[in-house]
Amino acid sequence: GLTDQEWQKVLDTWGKVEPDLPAHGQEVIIRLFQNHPETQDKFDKFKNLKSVDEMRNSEEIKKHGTTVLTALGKILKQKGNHEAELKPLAQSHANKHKIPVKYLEFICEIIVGVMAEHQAAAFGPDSQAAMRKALELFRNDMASKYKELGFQG
Ligand code: HKL
Ligand code: NA
Repeated sequence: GLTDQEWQKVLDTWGKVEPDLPAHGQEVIIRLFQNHPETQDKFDKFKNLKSVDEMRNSEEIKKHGTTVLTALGKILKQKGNHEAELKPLAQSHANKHKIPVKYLEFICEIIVGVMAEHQAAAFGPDSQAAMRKALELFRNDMASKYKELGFQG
């Protein structure tokens, strides 16, 4: 787990992201699709978007990115006691969307990268390390749930 200090850093930085969630969310989804095109195929509604310009102009991408980061923020605020939030998310991502753990790794790495660019001042090495730890905990707990559900993600 994380220390109180580490959670403090995670939530302080997240507080800087929150006022601008749509911009961060849009960037995360676009970068995910650009760097890992196979992830785009998981979305019927985004499959047809070909260029970065099309992605930037898509209100749906912005909306989805905002929803994803909002969900992630709710989880981070549980400081590890996130069973109630994680369970339904693991169920839908395993059974319905069929999202491998590898893709969760991709998005977590991209979230850190986007935060580092947009929030450089608030996101020093200690905060980055703490955020990585929090996202690793999230991923590990998702992976455990996947296993319980029999999803070989
Ligand atoms: N999704 C998340 C979070 C993540 C940071 C990791 C998260 C938080 N999702 O049709 C839907 C699809 C969703 C959702 C609705 C879909 C396809 C999909 N998601 C794919 C992915 C991928 C693969 C590209 C990755 C890496 C990923 C990661 C949160 Fe994800 N997602 C949703 C959500 C929420 C906003 C919704 C599901 C709501 C839900 O499950 O309610 C029980
Ligand atoms: Na909780």
